[in-house]
Amino acid sequence: MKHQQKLTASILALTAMFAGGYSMAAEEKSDHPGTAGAEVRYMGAPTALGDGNMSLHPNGPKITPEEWAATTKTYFERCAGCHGVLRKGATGKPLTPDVTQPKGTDYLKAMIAFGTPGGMPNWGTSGDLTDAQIDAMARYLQHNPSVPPEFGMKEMKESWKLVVAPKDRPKKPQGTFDLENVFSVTLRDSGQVALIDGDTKKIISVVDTGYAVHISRPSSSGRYMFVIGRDARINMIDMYMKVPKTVAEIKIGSEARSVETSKYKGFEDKYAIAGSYWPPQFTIMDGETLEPLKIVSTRGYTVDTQEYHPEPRVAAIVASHEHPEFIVNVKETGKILLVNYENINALQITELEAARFLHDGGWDASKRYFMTAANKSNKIAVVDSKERKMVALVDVTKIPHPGRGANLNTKAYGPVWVTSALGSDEITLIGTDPVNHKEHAWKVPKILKGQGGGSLFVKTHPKSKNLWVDAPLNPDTKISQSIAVFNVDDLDAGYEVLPIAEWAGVADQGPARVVQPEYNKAGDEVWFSVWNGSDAESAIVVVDDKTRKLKAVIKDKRLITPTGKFNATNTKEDIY
Ligand code: DHE
Repeated sequence: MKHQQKLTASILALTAMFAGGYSMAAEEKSDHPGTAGAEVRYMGAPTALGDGNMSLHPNGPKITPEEWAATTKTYFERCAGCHGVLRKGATGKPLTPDVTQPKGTDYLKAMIAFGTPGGMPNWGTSGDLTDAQIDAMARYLQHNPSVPPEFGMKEMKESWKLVVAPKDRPKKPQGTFDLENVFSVTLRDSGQVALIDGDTKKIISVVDTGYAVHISRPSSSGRYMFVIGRDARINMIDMYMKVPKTVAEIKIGSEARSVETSKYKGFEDKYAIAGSYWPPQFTIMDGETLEPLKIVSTRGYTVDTQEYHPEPRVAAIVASHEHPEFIVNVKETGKILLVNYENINALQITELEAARFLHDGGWDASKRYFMTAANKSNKIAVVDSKERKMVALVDVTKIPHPGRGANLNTKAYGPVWVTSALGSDEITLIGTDPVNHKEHAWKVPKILKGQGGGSLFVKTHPKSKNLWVDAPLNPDTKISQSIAVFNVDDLDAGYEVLPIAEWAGVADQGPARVVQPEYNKAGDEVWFSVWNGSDAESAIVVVDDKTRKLKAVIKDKRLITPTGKFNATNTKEDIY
């Protein structure tokens, strides 16, 4: 119930932001310093952090416990993404009492309500926050930050449930579906995943998962599906079961986004790892039971100014194919950790210096180079997982957001990896072959112009000649409800636009954002989520890759707010 309320508040926030103030192209207008409008929308997501302990400052103004609880929630949902849970500043400025008290309540109220020309969003005049909420926020910010509790081994063990022991699980697949072509679909606002048979396009099962569930990653063998919620709950689903269900569950913190499993030869399915936003740490677990084995804090010093950061969140994690290692992005310090799990009682961690603020990323086609966005530095960091070293920091614009990226084999530049961006319409190609196409390696041989900013994901498949680019956070619904597709063999020809939300027939019911293209196992069809409000109808649209024509629309009342979709084979084998 509490979660539901939080979710509703956050959806309202998102909807309000869509409705007000962002009528120009995302890359052109922002009320926030150095922040594209699309990014402000993107960061305003549901949170699983609690209502917060009251930590009054002796010189702070009066605030009631009710105001404290409500304002903490608003702060965590709308402000913490940029200013940090501890208000020490992340991509945004610090908001600790030493900074806020000298400004005083009236000044803070005005700033929050009206914004500033080069400063704060206009939360009041945009209608996002009421006068009472703004008044409470101005007083709240003059007190000490509300610090969520730590979450260590004791708490993890208490939350850990081994629902079905490994010895009691099926020895071979029991289902009638091809488990290599199952899609695990995030049902964000219902806190569930739908497992959909990629062949019949029927829902096999809907599994309860964590709050505002985020991503799925299959184990190396494909047997298990690991799903993580924003509340840091991990569900391990056994795909061998006739109707797949959770066989183990754990919470590894109070706020998280990433989960992965070991893929190196000899270690397949042996370990799982999850990174948390709060507390700032990652946890290595047994790959068959989720028993927590090792917790490592990511608190430490930033890569550039070498200042201590109290809450460096863990962003994307990938499993190396070259060594028994996890590659862990630490957002606020800008460091990439190579965590060698060969002996987890003597963990070896190699710290690579990239750039702030690391977010998402994926492999190049050879699966040797990890390409990852340092989004607010406008750079793509390239890691050589074989030599265990940084290769390059490639400049791109603006706020790159690749998802896992897309690997194209172009005639002119050889193999390239592609990212789109939140704050610009640029789709950037980066050369990834230092042997046969040395002149383009780790350089940008070409930039394509897409429909606009607010893009989150690009996708292709080795068997395809199409590059798909979404823009779900673009304020223009014509753009957010459609997809751009380029011909890889003729990139200069520009893109074709397919009206995906219109094909789904749900565009009149809500925002209907078209998000995250994902291929089936054969690489001959592409699935798109049409992400509507939780009280409206959503859908998944399947497009024939060769003809670019509509192939199927998947609708079901259980498909509530579908966003990410993870095809078992493409995800486990890092095909994109
Ligand atoms: Fe995500 C991946 C964090 C908002 C859909 N998202 C990721 C990853 C991170 C991240 C760190 C990489 C995980 C990995 O590979 O190990 N996402 C965040 C946020 O911090 C942010 C900005 C705000 C928040 O508070 O959560 C955020 N993300 C969103 C959304 O609003 C999206 C669009 C819809 C949703 O479901 O919540 C969304 N994120 C996704 C998806 C992926 C993802 C679909 C995986 C892409 C892939 O192809 O692998």
